[in-house]
Amino acid sequence: RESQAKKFIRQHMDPDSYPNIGSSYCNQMMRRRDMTKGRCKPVNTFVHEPLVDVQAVCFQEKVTCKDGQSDCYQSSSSMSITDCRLTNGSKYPNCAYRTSQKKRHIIVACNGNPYVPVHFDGSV
Ligand code: UM3
Repeated sequence: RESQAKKFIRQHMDPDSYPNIGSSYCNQMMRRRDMTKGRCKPVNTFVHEPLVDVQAVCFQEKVTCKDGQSDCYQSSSSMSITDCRLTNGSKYPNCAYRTSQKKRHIIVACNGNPYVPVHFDGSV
């Protein structure tokens, strides 16, 4: 079965598309990365930075995760990201997303050995 680390990469890493991101980016990528199977995943962020730079966030500033319990880490640099948000009228299996490009500090949860990102908590 897919590891948590591989799942993070599938769901959240896209180092190569930037800056060529159009309005249909999320509609295509959410489907291509298998987040529209069984249901439309409501919110998902793609990070357009090298994997090593995103993995390094696990050793940057420790912050509290949204769940209030686990340890999360906030990137010291702002990163190029794209937020995908399901549109209001969208009905499965036709998952329609709004694509928003941003430069933000990302917050990830890390786990395992090697200690790598396993969950995207948000951006600030
Ligand atoms: N999520 C993002 N970006 C945000 C906020 C939430 O991708 O700015 C995703 C991450 C979680 C999911 O999935 O929403 C529920 O919080 P994940 O744990 O598989 O990364």
